[in-house]
Amino acid sequence: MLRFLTAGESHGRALVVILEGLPAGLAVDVDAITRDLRRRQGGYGRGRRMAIESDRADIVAGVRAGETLGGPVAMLIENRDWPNWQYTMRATVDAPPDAGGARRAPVTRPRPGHADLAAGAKYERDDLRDILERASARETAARVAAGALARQLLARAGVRLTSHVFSIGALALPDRFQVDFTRANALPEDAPLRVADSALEAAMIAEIDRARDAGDTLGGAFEVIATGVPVGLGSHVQWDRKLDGRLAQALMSIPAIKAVGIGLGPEAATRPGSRVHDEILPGGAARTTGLARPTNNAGGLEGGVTNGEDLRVAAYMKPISTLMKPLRSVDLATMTESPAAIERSDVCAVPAAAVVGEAMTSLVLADALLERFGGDSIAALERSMAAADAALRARFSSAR
Ligand code: EPS
Repeated sequence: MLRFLTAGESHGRALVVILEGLPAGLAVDVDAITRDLRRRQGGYGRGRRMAIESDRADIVAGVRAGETLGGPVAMLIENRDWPNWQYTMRATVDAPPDAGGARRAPVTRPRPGHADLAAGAKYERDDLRDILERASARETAARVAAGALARQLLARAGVRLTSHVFSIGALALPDRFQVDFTRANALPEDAPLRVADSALEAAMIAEIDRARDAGDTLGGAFEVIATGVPVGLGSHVQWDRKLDGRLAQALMSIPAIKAVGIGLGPEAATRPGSRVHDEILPGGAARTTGLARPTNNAGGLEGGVTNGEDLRVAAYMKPISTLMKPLRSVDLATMTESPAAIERSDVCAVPAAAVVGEAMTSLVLADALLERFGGDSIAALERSMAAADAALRARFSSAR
């Protein structure tokens, strides 16, 4: 229903995203897109590139007088670093006479953990820059712009999303379930790591500093929480319609994400069923089925279908693969052992990945929302949602 494609290299002229499937008549808040782009650029542990960029999405199609038209929305995010890379990243065979930037040597020493080696072999590129430019997490800025529009659609349906970071390296919140939507959403946008415990956050910052001093990098984990999610998004009937599977794919596609957990996640495998499954009791929130769930270990999803509880999806990020104290590698130009290439990079980008996680979750939820309720226009979507809500209330308000 809702699909998007991105284009762009990390040091090319711009990133481009086309998002198709938004209903007509959605009021577009451009400042909210910019806010999400700025949030993605933040977080303690990012490198010098973020001082150069100041991301802003320019809407070039699909929106007229502040409202979507129902056609594809195209957005462009310029790379401010481009003038420094014009010579290296030019599209033409010959460089324009005034092309700016250094004359850079080809990248031939693949970084362990990066796409450099495997994709270089697959695409038969001798200069690994041809790989790393597209594999770079810079591309996620385009996803965040698309996700910001999906989030605006979700807001019309009463769905709100937030996130929090719950681990950096070996340091973790003892119980991330203590952090509910309200608490995560109240974390200041400019908090260094957006961790719900300031003493722990200070210790994590010290860990990041230690990693930087050692020429190393650190990973961590974050959780996206969505509230107000309607009952019945996704489906149990076919493998590719299960919403947990769709969320896992979307989140795993974020660079460096190595695992995704729904609700309790991997911990569910360690407990007996009686301490995993959320009991069902009469007399709950009227917004949902009207039944109460005293716990939410399922993270809002049962059988691949949303159950009306808050959606909780965690994602686990490996440390960034560019190390200032490089690991051993091979120079593919000479086929001799040589330290991996050093590219300017970040020490830790978990808080930024959390913002990307919100964007990807928004895109999956908005897709599932449109699938369930349809809607070529916002008005049609709202009519359909109101009818579904009335049917749900009627069914669960009394015995049959
Ligand atoms: C990245 C390396 C760094 C990061 C970049 C991702 O960029 P540069 O090589 O220009 O210093 O800052 O992230 C972004 C540019 C971004 O917008 O997130 C990498 O190698 O993946």
